[in-house]
Amino acid sequence: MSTVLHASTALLPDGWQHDVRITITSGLVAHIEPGAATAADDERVAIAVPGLGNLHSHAFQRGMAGLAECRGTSDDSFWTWREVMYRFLERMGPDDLVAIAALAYAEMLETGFTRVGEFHYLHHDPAGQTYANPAEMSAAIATAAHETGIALTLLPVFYAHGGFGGQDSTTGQRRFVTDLDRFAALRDNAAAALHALPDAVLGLAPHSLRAANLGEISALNTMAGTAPIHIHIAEQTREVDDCLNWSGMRPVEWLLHHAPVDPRWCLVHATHMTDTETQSLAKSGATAGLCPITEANLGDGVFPALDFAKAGGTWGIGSDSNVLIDASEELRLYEYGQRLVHRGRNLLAPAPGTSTGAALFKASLAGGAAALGARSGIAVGNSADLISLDANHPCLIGRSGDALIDGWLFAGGRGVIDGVWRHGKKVVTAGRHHAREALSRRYRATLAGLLG
Ligand code: NGQ
Ligand code: ZN
Repeated sequence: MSTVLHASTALLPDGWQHDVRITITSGLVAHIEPGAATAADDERVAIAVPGLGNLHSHAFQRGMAGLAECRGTSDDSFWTWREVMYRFLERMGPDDLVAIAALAYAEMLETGFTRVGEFHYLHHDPAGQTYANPAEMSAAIATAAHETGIALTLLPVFYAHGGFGGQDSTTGQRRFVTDLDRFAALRDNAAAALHALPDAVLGLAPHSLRAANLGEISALNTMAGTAPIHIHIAEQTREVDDCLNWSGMRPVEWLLHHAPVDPRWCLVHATHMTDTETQSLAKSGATAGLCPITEANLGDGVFPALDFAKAGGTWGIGSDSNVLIDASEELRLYEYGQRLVHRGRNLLAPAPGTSTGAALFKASLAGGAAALGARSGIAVGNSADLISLDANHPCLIGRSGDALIDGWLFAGGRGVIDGVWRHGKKVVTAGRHHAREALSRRYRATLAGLLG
């Protein structure tokens, strides 16, 4: 059984085409024919573009979105936010995680993310005991992905220490901590939990240079084989200072020096880098994983996006804390950060006459796929993961080609998204995920329990 979408215009890997018939068989793009008439059973869409990868999510944090925006008694910072976050997850069980993650994933699909990289470290029960199935919470993430249809790259997180130099972990971290043997078992069980998903990818993630030491990072690098390896790095200036005090090197410098960083790797944040680090990271072929909304929310700093682009670096976007879920806002803020720093405009467009929106979209599409171990773009053999934009939205009227992407990312935002197909199945219509009502109901009950 095949379904066919007919797009008046579609963004294909080699550019915009008109009257494109996209035949989908078993969830995959089987055939693409530009310049084709519609057939009677075709589903007609106006503007089709590929779905994006969200390369960094902590789904459970969606449940505390907006709850850490009230000033505390000492100077608020990333580190005080982290204490609020640790408290929020004190009672969360597997069913709570399914409920919160599923609504977050439905929201991601509604804004154009068709794959999520879940950087998952909430492994153990509230007392810090391993569940009977050590991957119980990973299975909850897989269930949420299954319920919503989003593609999943699961990144079970290795977390062993509370700070640089093997410091003891704290009580707030008891649900995360493992050693290499327990982690290997957890990851094997997580692999089993992914079987029901059509195109899941299993990677892994040392949480940060604070939580994993050199020997552990080397072992994890081997354990990953060809799969994606993600790590948080150089997000806060205090983290850079602590790393310098501990090792005499800055975090990105330390990692590039000690680990075989290559295209399998995704360095999340990499906010604070010297020019040399920026150049070296770009050359390594690793992806820089940027989460502009969360980085702004947590007061991290601004990633040197312009210099990294000039150096030919690969990058993609993530929604991280999920304080607000919107692919267009992530990309817009990525460009706006550079405008505010450099006091210019259209800084990430590569050449005169080119669209900033299209440059942001295409770069993050490629980087997201690379970091998540998936393929991207509307192309034969790829999963049919696509978005249709509403041609009647005021911000798209009279636009064509790349100007449609500019209208979406800079002006209309998520309201421009009409339909979303994931693995060939329509999961969003008129901007709403098909299961949103039921997912919202369950989410409300869950939050009432957790916050009550
Ligand atoms: C996390 N989040 O693991 O959720 C982290 C905070 C930490 C971000 N870095 C905790 N945005 O880094 O220790
Ligand atoms: Zn993170």
